[in-house]
Amino acid sequence: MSFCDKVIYQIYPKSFCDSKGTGCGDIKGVISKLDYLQYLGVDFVWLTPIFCSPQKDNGYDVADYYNIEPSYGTMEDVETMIAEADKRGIGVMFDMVFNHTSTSHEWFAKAVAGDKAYQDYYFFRNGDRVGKPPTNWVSKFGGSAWEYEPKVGKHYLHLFDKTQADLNWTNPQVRQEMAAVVNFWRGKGVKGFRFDVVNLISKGAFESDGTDGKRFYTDGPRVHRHLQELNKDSFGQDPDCVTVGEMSSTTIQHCLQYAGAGKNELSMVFSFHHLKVDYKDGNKWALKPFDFVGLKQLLFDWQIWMQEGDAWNALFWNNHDQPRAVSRFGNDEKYGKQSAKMLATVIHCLRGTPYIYQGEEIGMTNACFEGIEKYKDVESHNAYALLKEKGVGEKEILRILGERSRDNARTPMQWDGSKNAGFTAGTPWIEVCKNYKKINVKKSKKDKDSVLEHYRSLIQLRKKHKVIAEGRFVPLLDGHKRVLAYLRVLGDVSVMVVCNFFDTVEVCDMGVDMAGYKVFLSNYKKSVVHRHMALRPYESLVLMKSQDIRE
Ligand code: TEU
Repeated sequence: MSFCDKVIYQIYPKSFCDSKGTGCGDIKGVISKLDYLQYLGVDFVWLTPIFCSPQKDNGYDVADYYNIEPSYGTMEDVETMIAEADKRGIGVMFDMVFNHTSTSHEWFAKAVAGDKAYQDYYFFRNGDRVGKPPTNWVSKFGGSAWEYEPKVGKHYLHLFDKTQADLNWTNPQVRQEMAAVVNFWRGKGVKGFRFDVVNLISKGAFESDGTDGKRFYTDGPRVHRHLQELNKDSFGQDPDCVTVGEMSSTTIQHCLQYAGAGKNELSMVFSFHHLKVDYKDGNKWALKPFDFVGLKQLLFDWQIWMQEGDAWNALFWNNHDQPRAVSRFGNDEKYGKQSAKMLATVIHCLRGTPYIYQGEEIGMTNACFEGIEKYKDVESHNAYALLKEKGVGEKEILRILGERSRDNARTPMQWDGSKNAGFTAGTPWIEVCKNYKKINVKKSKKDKDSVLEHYRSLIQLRKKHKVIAEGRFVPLLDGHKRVLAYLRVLGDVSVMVVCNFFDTVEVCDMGVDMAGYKVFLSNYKKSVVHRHMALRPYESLVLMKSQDIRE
């Protein structure tokens, strides 16, 4: 199966829709919104983890891969959700967190109780010297990546929170367990899988270096072998199963293998380099305005190299770990609508499979909480403590979190203008963003000019026009410092996409013959097609040229 004309919608169930008034979203809530997702036009929904979990990292700390976290509902609810989604032509994708388990998982409990076989499911190691961790590796959530476990008398590895212990994939038992989990959910009718930080599963040498140790476990020595095996033993048995790997600090070279046609690993990959262009000196917690030229270069490099290598990209600006793109790369005040539509246009016309993160399709913005008590995310709290330790003032820390915290993406979905944005009848687990009366689904549905309508048009464009699904990517205006433009070409049809990333009028010489190009989609009224264009603030144009243009 080819995924080139498909669009995937990501649901963060905790913040999507609460059917019971508990303040947390649930599966029944998701079921109640399937008509909306069908109206939007998406093909798959990916749900972030709903398995039993102590929720230290909102479900990315799995305690039981075979059962549903009771606050989300029951196995029966999940079966209903899959069946109801299927009736609407929507496949359900699950999120497999296989790099680590929660320390509340029974495997970890058995390991701590002294069972050697289960100790080998994880990485228990002796300290370097008394009281010192085995290596200097740094956890992605701050601090050492090792935690001393007194009952075992050793340290265990956790690349994320200390309640997320890394699994030992060199142990064949572990690999069999993982394949069995995938097969169990395939049996329930799950049509696709996202694999969390899957390029970190193969650890190299346990050595220290002058940095944070990333190079020893990122795209590690046996990672491709492990993925090929998992593919063969589980999802690869069904050619229609969609898989996407989340790749942390990866390289294009590795992704050609992870997501290459005929490589028997995964259907596609998420990479994150384009979402670090506003990190000062590579540090997420240091602010700088985004580097547009760098962003464009990265997007184009990945397009070209993946195309040349016959590999497939997942396309995205947003997810549950990223601040809202409209607040980050657009302008969520004066040009909220225009810039949200422009960003959508960039992604949805590229070569790859577009992902929409809940709320993005209505132009939801960052939360901008005023106090640390409003933040719920473990990473944000760790960052707060580390910045405090470094002597950064409270106001500055809150400014940084306001721009960078993952909670910016985790505020409740804004369904309507009623109390709590129609998300819950109770008290939401995390505060609703203040602009919900202005930005919500109900209002967007009534407005022909809404961001939502623009997303619907983009999704349809991909389905109707093969050139967007399958065409060749050709970069345009390479040297332009404010405008991003490209062509997609298939046979005699070509689509030109031109996007202004700034709040100023930008002039560009397209450098190609514009005869025959017609406007297919724009975020302004009365767009003019000309070789020398003056693009209005955040203006985006999709132009198409063909012998035979059909709307
Ligand atoms: O994310 C992996 C990941 O790399 C991010 O957490 C990233 O390190 C972080 O946002 C840095 O700012 C995945 C999940 O998407 C995330 O929600 C989990 O917390 C993480 O894995 C651990 O399972």
